[in-house]
Amino acid sequence: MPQEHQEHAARIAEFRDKVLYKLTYSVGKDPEHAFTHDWFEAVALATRDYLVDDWMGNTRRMYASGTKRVYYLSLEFLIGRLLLDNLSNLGLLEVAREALAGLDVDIDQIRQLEPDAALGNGGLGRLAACFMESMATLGVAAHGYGIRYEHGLFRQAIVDGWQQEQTESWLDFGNPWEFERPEVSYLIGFGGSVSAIPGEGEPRHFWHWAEGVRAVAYDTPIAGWRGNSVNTLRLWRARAEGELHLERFNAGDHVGAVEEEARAEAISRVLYPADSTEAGQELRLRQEYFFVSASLQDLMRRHLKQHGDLDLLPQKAAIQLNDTHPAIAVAELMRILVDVHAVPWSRAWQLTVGTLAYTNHTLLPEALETWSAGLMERMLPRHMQIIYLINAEHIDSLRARDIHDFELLRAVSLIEEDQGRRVRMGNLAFLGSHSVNGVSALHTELMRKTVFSHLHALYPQRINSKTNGITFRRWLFQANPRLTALLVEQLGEELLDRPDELLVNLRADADKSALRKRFAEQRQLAKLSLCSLVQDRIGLQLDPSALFDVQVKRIHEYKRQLLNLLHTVALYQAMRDEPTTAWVPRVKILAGKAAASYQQAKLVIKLANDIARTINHDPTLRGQLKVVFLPNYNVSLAEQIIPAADLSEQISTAGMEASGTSNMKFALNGALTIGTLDGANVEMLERIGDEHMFIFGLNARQVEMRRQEGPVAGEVAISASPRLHEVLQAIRSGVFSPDDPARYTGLVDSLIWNDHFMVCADFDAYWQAQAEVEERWRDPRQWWRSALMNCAGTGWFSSDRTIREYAREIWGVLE
Ligand code: 26V
Repeated sequence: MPQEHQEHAARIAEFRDKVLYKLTYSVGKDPEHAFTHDWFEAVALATRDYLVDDWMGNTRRMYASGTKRVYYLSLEFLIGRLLLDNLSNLGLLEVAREALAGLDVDIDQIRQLEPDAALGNGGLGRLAACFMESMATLGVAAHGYGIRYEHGLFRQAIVDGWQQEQTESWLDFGNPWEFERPEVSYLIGFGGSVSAIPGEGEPRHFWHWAEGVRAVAYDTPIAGWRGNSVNTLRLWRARAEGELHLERFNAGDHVGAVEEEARAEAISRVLYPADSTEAGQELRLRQEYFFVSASLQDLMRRHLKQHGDLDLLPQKAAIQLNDTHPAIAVAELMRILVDVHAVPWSRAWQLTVGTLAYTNHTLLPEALETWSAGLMERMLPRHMQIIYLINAEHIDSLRARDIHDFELLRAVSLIEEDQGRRVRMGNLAFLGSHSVNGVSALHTELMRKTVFSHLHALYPQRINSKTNGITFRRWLFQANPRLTALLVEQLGEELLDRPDELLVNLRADADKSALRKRFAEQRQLAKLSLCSLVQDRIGLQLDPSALFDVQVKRIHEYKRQLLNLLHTVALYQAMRDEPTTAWVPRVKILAGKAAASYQQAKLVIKLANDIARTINHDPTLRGQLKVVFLPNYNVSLAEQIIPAADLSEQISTAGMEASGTSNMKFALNGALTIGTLDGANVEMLERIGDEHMFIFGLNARQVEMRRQEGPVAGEVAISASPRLHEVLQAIRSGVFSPDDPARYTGLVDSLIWNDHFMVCADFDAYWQAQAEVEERWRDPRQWWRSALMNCAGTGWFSSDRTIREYAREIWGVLE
């Protein structure tokens, strides 16, 4: 046997032995009696052992070299499953597959049993997960910090077409990837009062907090590609500090005895399930402070242990704030430096600003966090003092620069005085950071012009742009192994290591008909898999040769699922009007969750399901149009849907989607995009080429101009478009809701009176762009050429590129 084969065989034997060992001694099962889930656990634990060796080596190297560390603070990490990620990044996937086959276990079956770690709402959380993987791949010494929610994002059930939220209990069977670290824990204070003791220089402040909650660390190793390096995701769990009140318990007060415990542990109980509407809840602020304080205490301890010098903080630590959710870090770092370590205020401010950086992910006013000063004073009295002091110095420094413009001073203040006093977390994060970045070129430009225009004028160097990216390991190699194999065959093995550089070489091959054919074939197989998934989940049979037109993302008015549904109805009506025409067969696929309190979004889900029921049962269409709403969209479902998509819907109202990241995932897998000039679509267009994308509608400037004229009545567009008129008429009159004909009158009327999201305004342009999609689809040569060009043009959107930019331009950690 050649040596290579021998080695491979030895690795298989080793993997098998490790799995059997774990099954016996960790899971406590005999192979004869093991359930599939027991096998999953044994495989995960065995895989984790491989990770640990690299992890420890990595940790030792980091300490020895004294390299600068990056700390990514995020309330969300939308990781999904880890088994395939870890096996694949460690180069063990084939070894594991064969080893398990030898034990009569199908790896593709057991990997489905892993629950998704859904510790995030959507794009912002998934970006954090892609970044963790890229940082490990690039060898950036990074730590992710967040909360170990007991319940991740809710599970979505669709009952009679309506969304119902169910709790997600991802930890029911334990979590084989994490290490509990009871010895790594910190006390987090809440409430109480502050006393000031005059000293020689500045007075010392002591915070006598009233309530202490313990944060306990749980570590998950995150492996980079080829096991290059393994970083740590450290998530905090809240535990009560005090003991059970036994005397109360014995006296029969069973609930009262555990009240304190329940209050403390509520902090890490559940992820906030809203992705934009104001949380406004005390618990949310407790979550934010809890994880920020634990993370800062932890990193300060590490820094002092390793470097022993607080002055070195900006040279040795970069802290990235993922949105304003961790913005209280500005005040907490000041508190730790000034109150705990007696660093003079102005020096502490230099260190804080030098260490912190902030990423903004949305311009939506309702998502910009503010906290009532009263609540803050009660919960974090010392932080509130610090914030007032930062604000006073900030305003003074402006007056010193002879800036007295009242409007400007009001806009840049940390305190909003209009509706009761509130602390503006965006302004706090901006002032306390040396870098403030947007997540696409357009979004960054709009940050400069809108939310942060005044602060930008004062600090013109601070705002910079870092266009988002996605990890190709998960979104191409793992999600689409067939396409990956084809690309490797075409571009060489090196593609696996440098896809961001090499994908572009595919352009030269776009005219090769054999390649186009094979590209189409692998898509067909992916579509067949999706067809069987749809059949299993909702019992609907699809035509795999139809055009799969996909929109999957959180349900939000600005993302305009409604526009997509109006087009669906328009197509339906056109098909019914001309039943004998040879239409392009199409399947509209939608999925996504609505925030539980977002009524309008939930109504859109119901509308999608109502339209689906009507259309899917209409025999006159001869199956040429089907509508699918797949319940419970999550990372794992995305991995199955995206490779099967022909058309990617990225149709947000221009100016409102900060970046989008599914747009990149679809294009990477060869789908064509229909979309607006919004977020990263703009940059995709530059790289993919406008002849391979279908761009339509108003641009951000036009949207802004129309809105400035006052409420935009949809009526104008409706009376100019008989097609739109007919669509709205049908929906309004109950064609899709015969059981409750008035269900959508409010929805339609609101479009007529105030089309804030430009659904009517963009409808005709969208219809036209969809007609061009069909024309392209009818010409397979052109379609598959465009598909190849999409894949080829997406290399730049690798999160490796994004992380390199953060590393060089914000953190100062890579050459
Ligand atoms: C805001 C809030 C506000 C209060 C309650 C809970 C909560 C949770 C999340 C958020 C942040 C929403 C911002 C967000 O998710 N932005 C998305 O970030 C993606 C990554 O940068 C980007 O691709 C999307 O365009 C952007 O919408």
